[in-house]
Amino acid sequence: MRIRNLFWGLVIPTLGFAQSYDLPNPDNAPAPCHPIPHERQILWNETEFYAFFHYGMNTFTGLEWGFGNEPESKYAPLAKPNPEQWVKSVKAAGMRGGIAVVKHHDGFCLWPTATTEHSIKNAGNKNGRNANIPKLFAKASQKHHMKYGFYISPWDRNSAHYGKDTYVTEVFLKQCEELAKFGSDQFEMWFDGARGGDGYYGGEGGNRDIDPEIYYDVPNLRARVHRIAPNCVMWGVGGEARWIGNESGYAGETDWAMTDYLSETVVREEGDINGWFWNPGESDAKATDNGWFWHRGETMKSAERLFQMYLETVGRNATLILNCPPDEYGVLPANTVNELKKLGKMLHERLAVSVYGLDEKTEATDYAQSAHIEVSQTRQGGKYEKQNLTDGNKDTYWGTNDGELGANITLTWDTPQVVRYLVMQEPIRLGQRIKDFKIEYSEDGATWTELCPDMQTTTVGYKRIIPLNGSTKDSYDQGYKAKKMRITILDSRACPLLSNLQVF
Ligand code: FUL
Repeated sequence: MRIRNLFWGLVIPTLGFAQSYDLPNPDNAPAPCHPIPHERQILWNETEFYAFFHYGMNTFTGLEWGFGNEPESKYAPLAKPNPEQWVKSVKAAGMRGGIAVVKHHDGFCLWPTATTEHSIKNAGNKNGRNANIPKLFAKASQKHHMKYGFYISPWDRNSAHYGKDTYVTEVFLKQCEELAKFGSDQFEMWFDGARGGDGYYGGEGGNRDIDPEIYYDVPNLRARVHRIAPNCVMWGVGGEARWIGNESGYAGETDWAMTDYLSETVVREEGDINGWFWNPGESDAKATDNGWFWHRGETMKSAERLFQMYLETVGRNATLILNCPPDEYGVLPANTVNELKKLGKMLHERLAVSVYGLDEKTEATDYAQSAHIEVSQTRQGGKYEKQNLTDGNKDTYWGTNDGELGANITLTWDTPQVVRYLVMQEPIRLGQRIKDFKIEYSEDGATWTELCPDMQTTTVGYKRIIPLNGSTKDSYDQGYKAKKMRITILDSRACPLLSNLQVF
């Protein structure tokens, strides 16, 4: 008897265990292809295009990297700084948010922090003393439905504590917490990689350097900021999004959102197909021609050049943070505002980016909406139909069955359309999957020509925008007259899925 009990005692739990593998999956939902992003990284990715505002002590000294010994009185804006004007101007360019630099390497804080006297508390005039920049910037962003966040330089050339343990606990973490309190809805905190060299260091001077991977107590930093601002991605030192590896506004044509490790050795522009860590790229670039800070006589890049940057960053599975420096009056100068407006118009008229103030009449036509679409296969389960490609809903997607790593999608128009751009998106909640594809078109509906054969049509990720003539520089040309277009997915890490397909 006892032996029989022992037998069932062993068999019954084993059966239960075996059953737990057989999880019900009535919708035949595809398994995620790891690694996958955290929800806050998805929200961050959806911001796509946002501004960088380098403004502070350097705006008044003409420097790019202040030494840390600048007298507070040097910070004396010629009018009360107006972050609402910054926010409105970049919204007109089709941006969805911005990051304000509120402490650069010189250590001067643009809010009345409790951690140091080196702040606007002691600014040279009332305009400076009365404008708490992070507070005004957060308020203006919320008012205009723009995302926002702050750049806080970990390297502090003013602080006597820098390089010692007390800096992290008494200065840096506290400053991050003070900033997090300016709004729980922040989308990113920017922690620069610059970290050492000479400086004022409270009058002690000398050279100081640290190892960022251990010095900043990153797990603690992340936990403390996320407690206050749960959707705030910690860029750079924080390890939740990576630097794209250049400051010229381009990502690799192949761009994986994964890397192997946080350190300097990562393949920055391209990511790593075998990376075990979700670490998507962000590209920081200047809209102006000189430094990150505004300098007298500052000139702007043309809207056409900025459009190219957009294609090479947002269009390559990265985000674009475009620097627009406010001047001594604390506003974006007129030449910046005008060029940004032109850029917004281009994005709207070429790629149907919704831009505040521009109406639907001038928006680019998405020809995928009027195409007859055929797909080589549709995943079983009733939820992955081709309609999901064009329904405007990022949470629905088309896909193939497990084990099927290739597919093709053919679009046919009753009358040929002139096309210039193809936009594709993967539902990245399930990982980045597609690794090779090609695009063809046919004018007569019978003979096919491959488009942009010299471009790496490899990764898609959160978003890929392909200029069909293969040139990001002169993408808006006479276009191709297409009766048909065919996208062939040649290879994928797991069954390919697409949540969005647009043709302009
Ligand atoms: C760099 C900094 O050293 C520059 O001054 C600037 O802030 C840029 C965005 O990042 O590493």
